[in-house]
Amino acid sequence: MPTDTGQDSTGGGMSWVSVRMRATRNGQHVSGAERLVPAVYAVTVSNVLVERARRHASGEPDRIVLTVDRVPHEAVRFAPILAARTVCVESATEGRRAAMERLRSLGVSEKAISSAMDALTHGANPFGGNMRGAMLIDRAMGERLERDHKRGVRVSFVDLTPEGRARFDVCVRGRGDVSRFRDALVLASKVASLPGVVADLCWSDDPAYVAGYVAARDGGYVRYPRLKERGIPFGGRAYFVDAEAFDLEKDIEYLQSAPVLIEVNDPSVFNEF
Ligand code: WAQ
Ligand code: MG
Repeated sequence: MPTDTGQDSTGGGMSWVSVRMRATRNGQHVSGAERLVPAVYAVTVSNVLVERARRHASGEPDRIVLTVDRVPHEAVRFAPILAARTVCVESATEGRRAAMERLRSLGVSEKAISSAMDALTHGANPFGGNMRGAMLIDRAMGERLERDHKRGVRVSFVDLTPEGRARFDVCVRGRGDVSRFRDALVLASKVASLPGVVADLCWSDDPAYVAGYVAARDGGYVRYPRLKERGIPFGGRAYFVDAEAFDLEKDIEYLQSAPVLIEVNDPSVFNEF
C-alpha cells in the first residue's frame, strides 16, 4: 500500500484506524480479519475486508460485522518482525516431534508441552471444538492461566507497518497465497514482543491447512509444513509464559488491545522462509 499521505507513517500527527471484520452464517463463525492502517485508508481497507468475507472458501456469510476504531498515533507502539524459517518435515508425526523438541529447548516443560498438544489435537475448548483465542499456559507447571478457558486470549490491534507490508510482498513474490503465513507471523511477532512469553505453538483449525509453527523471540518463527493430518477440524494456539515475568492483567491487556505495528527493518528475515 503506498504511503502517499504526505506524512511519515511513524508519526507526524497521523492518525490510524483499526478495522476489524467478523463474518457469520446462522450465528456460526465463518471468517475474521483485521488491519491497523493510516486513517486515510479506512474505507479502502473496509472494502477489502468485506470483499474477503463474501468470498470466503467456507461459504457466503449472512452477517458481516465491521468495527472501525480510531487509534491516535501516540498510542501506537512498534515491534520487530520475527525472522521466519521453514523446517521441511514430511509428516505430521515428524512435524510434531520437531515442534516438541524446539519447545523443550525453549524451556517449556514436558507437562506443559503434552497438555498443549493434547488440547490442540482434540479441540482446546473445554465445551468442545475450537477456541476463539489462545490458551495461556504456565511453561513450567503446564497450568492454564487465562480466566476464560472457552474463549482464551484473542490477540488484536496488530498489523505490519505500510512499509513492512510492501517489503513483505516483495520478499514473497511468486510464492503463491501466503496470507495465512503473513497473518500468523504478524500475530506471533506481537506475542513474542512480550518478555514474559517464552514460546507460541499453533496450527490451524482449517481441515485443509496442515502447516503450523513454534515462534519465540529466541530463534524466531519456525514453520512446519505439516503439524496435523489433512481433514482434521481442530487447531489452536498455546502461549507458554514464564509465570514470574508475565503480568496476567497488564500483558493480556497488551495482547488484546494495545495497537502494535510490526516493522520489517531487516529484509533478510525472510531468507530461509
Ligand atoms: N489471537 C489468539 N488466538 C487466535 C487468534 C488470535 N487473533 N486467531 C485465531 N486464534 C486461535 C484460535 O483458537 C483458532 O482456532 C486457532 O488459533 C487457529 O486459527 O503457514 O491459520 O486462523 O506459517 O485457523 C499457522 C501456520 C496458520 C501458518 C494458523 O490459524 C504458516 C491459522 P487459524
Ligand atoms: Mg481458522
